[in-house]
Amino acid sequence: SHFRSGPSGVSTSFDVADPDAHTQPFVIGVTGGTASGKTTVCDMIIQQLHDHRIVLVNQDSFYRGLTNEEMKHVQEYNFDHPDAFDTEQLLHCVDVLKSGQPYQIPIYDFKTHQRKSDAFRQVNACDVIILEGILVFHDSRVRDLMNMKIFVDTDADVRLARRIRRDTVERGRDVDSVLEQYAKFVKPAFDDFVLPSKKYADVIIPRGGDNHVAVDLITQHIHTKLGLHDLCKIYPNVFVIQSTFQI
Ligand code: UZR
Ligand code: MG
Repeated sequence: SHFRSGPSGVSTSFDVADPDAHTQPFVIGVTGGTASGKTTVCDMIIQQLHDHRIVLVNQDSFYRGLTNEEMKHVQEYNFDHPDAFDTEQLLHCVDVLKSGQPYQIPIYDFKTHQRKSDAFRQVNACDVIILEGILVFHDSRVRDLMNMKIFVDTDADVRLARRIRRDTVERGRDVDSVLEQYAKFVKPAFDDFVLPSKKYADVIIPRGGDNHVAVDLITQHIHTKLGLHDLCKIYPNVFVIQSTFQI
């Protein structure tokens, strides 16, 4: 009875808690239109959470490589449609990482529209997984993996200006082809798929990577969540020590 009346409160809350809670990484989804500052926001979060093991998983890495037939009509190919991504493989990747196993993420080349055949990015077990991409809120199975959903909300003119600069400098395009693709595919897909997914967001960040206050608030929240997970880890030990003491 001594034993029961003593640490029973502790043992009850421990029994109710999910025993696997602390082994599951915290999954953050980050979406928003093209060139909205998603990658910048993720980099800022990663910098601020430097004392945790974080893995960034870009949806871009899961672009399907184009077939020879598709390459012949590459101007007609819609890279902004959900079907352009291998979502099954993305789901498998997160599953593997959540189970504590390493995963080899493909490397996609935006200039050739192909995956590298001889290289991967190996990622290891982690405390936090960030899933970033224009359509990571589109598939409900991917959304359901997320503990926190962030939408980076940046004005369309700012995004287009950035997109032109990035695609001409980094992705080997000329201005005319960027503008043509934007009008034909990028903008319609934003209206049809990206913007409607905003309703699933827990947090909406205006002005993207310029918004340091928002990123501070988000990282504080994640710190708190991970801190609670750590408590779960030590709780059983506290209980054992106390019950031994009581006996
Ligand atoms: P972010 N994209 C390419 O330009 N080329 C490819 O081979 C694959 C993708 C573009 C894609 C989308 N669309 O708008 C953008 N087009 O990459 C998504 N056209 O990347 O989220 O970093 O903007
Ligand atoms: Mg990006």
